[in-house]
Amino acid sequence: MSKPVLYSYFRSSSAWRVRIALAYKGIDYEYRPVHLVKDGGQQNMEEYMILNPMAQVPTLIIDGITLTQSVPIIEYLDETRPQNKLLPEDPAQRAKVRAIAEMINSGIQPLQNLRVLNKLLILYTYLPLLAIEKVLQHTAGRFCVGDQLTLADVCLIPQIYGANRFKVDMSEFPTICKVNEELEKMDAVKAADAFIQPDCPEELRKK
Ligand SMILES: N[C@@H](CCC(=O)N[C@@H](CS)C(=O)NCC(=O)O)C(=O)O
Repeated sequence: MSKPVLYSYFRSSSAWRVRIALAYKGIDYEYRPVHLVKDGGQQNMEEYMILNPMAQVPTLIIDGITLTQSVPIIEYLDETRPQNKLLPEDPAQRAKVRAIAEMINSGIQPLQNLRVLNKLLILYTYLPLLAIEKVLQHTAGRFCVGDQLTLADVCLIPQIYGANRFKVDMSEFPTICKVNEELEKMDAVKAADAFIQPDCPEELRKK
């Protein structure tokens, strides 16, 4: 029988679970990385989606079969490789173990998934910025509304940092960018910069 193959991404929590189970059971395997961001996400490539129609990692090829979904994968490993059991024999204990696993598997992890985060980014960052851009096209002077600094500018500055942090393409918002350039010249804005504050970690600090 050939070596099992694990399709994985280093920081995928679901693939991580399977890596732990494989290691715990002493199962040697070939690691095939699937970069979830590069090339628009290698998990979305046709060749990979034949293996995993959900376009997610992990996928494990073992015993001549292709398995997806980390929890069923681990249960399969536990049933076929009984060394170092991960599910207790006792049904009550087993139910408790499964309940905790499920709290993580369906209660937390799906919300941290890349595709969900990307959608939230569109919903909560991109679309509002688009709306603000349209408003500013009518209201902006040097700043958001006319030529005086206002509450609107005070709120805008940290949000632009947030958008940049999440790599939103700001070139789509030329008015916001123009206002931002003006804002960055203001002493009050410079003094409030996150990266010069006393609690900013040294490695992120503006020199
Ligand atoms: N329920 C699945 C979840 C798998 C999953 O969400 N994988 C994430 C990485 S942790 C993924 O491949 N995301 C790719 C994407 O969102 O495009 C499992 O346990 O295997």
